[in-house]
Amino acid sequence: MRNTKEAVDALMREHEHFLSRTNEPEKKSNGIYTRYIHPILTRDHAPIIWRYDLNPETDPYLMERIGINATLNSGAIKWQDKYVLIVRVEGNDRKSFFALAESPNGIDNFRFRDYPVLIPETDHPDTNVYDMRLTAHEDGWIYGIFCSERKDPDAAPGDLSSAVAAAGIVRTKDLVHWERLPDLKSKSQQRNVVLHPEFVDGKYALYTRPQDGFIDTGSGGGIGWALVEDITHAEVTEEKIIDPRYYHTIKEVKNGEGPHPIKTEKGWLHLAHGVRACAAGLRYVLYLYMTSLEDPTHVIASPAGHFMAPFGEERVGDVSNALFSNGWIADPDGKVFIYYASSDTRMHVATSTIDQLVDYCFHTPEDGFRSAKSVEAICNLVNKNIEYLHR
Ligand code: M1P
Repeated sequence: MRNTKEAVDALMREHEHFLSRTNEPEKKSNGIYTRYIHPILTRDHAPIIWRYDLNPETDPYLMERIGINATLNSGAIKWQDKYVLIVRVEGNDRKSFFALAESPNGIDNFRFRDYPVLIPETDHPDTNVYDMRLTAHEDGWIYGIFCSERKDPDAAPGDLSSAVAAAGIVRTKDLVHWERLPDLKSKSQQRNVVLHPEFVDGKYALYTRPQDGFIDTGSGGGIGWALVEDITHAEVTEEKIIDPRYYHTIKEVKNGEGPHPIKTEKGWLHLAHGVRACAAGLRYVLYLYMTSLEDPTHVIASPAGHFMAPFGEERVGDVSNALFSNGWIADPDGKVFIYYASSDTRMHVATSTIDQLVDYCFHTPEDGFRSAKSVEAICNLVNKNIEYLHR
């Protein structure tokens, strides 16, 4: 295609038409949440001005000069009446970066701002950054904690895959200017680190995910918790596992906190991901749990199994069979927007309410860890229903 004014106008017009597309809820729901028909952000949502050189003298064929591969794991926050996502955007060069996309209603019309988010580097530059969790903390700052990945300095010669994961920390007051703080110091590698929104015992509280290696959590027992005196020099000194992994469950291989928990009257409502292995590779699903308001390290509800798993087209992508979420928004009326990525490729939204999610947490049977216990749970429900139907 030649780069003419008409061609550029058509490109812009078609893109605008695509961005303006409305989204509809799916008709079928399990009563817990509602999925939506279209993904909310795909690589095709990336601005034209990120990808094409519109000047015919320097791009005569109107080719994409910079390719965008995927839009995934996004932090979320309500900001100035808009539903804002800090999206992990991955370029064709395999580097991830952050970009802000916003929507007036949380379910469609998401648009990226003109420029990606500028994250300052430390003296030890990150090779790759991704999966930011946003927390509007009671100290008045909005924090972003993300995974900072660097090549493993101890990798054997020729090993170009081994990496080290650490938690990078930034903060902002306007979602435009970001101050970089030192990375979290920790004995183990860390990914999926999340800042709790309130002080606990006068300290900053972090959900952690200790891991022995870059991929394997190894002796890291699950989702951890650590208190930090000074967020500008954050260090994990003591770490306690609050949501452990278990054999033959959806979180047998790994788990990780999603966005920060939502405070409800009945406790802190958590969204997390669990990982298990199968012949097809790793399977990532989402699950919920709740902790006590008095002691946020104490789990008070732990429904068995997954809350959401890859479904239909969500199953296929760059890393197939994976759902991952690091962002949700609870509106003052109790509506909850759950932002999740499918197969490390595209972003979706599902909606529910705090009441529904809390009800789900307290009334879904817990995992009995054996088939016989699962059968027992079904029989209990059947008995209850038969009794009810014959009243
Ligand atoms: O590929 C699936 C996910 O894998 C990682 O999550 P975890 O650390 O729990 O294994 C992350 O790299 C995440 O970005 C990715 O979506």
